[in-house]
Amino acid sequence: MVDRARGDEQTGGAVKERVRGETKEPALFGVVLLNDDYTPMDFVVDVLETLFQKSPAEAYRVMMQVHREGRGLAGIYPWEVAETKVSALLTRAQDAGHPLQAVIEDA
Ligand code: TYC
Repeated sequence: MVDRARGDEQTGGAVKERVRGETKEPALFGVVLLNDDYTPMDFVVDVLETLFQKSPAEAYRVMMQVHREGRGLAGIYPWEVAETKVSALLTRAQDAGHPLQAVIEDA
């Protein structure tokens, strides 16, 4: 039975303190869109706006970067969020019959 009033006695009064700089940031991952010759530009812009919360201008900029350079960063997220975004993107692309692909990379 834990006696909370004797908490310091149970640990001998020892308390592990965090030293500045010792805390770990959660790992972050980039969702990177890949170019292809078939997915319509408008579809990519729509995905960037609705799934990655880009403004219309930023969505167009990222889409054109992917179109011209082969790849472009859609967003940076914790692992599970990145996975969920890619999964939703692939489902939407497949449902629409487009070959759009994305990969997750260390940020
Ligand atoms: N290259 C495609 C086209 O000319 C457009 C496109 C942009 C496709 C970005 C995929 O991730 C992509 N229709």
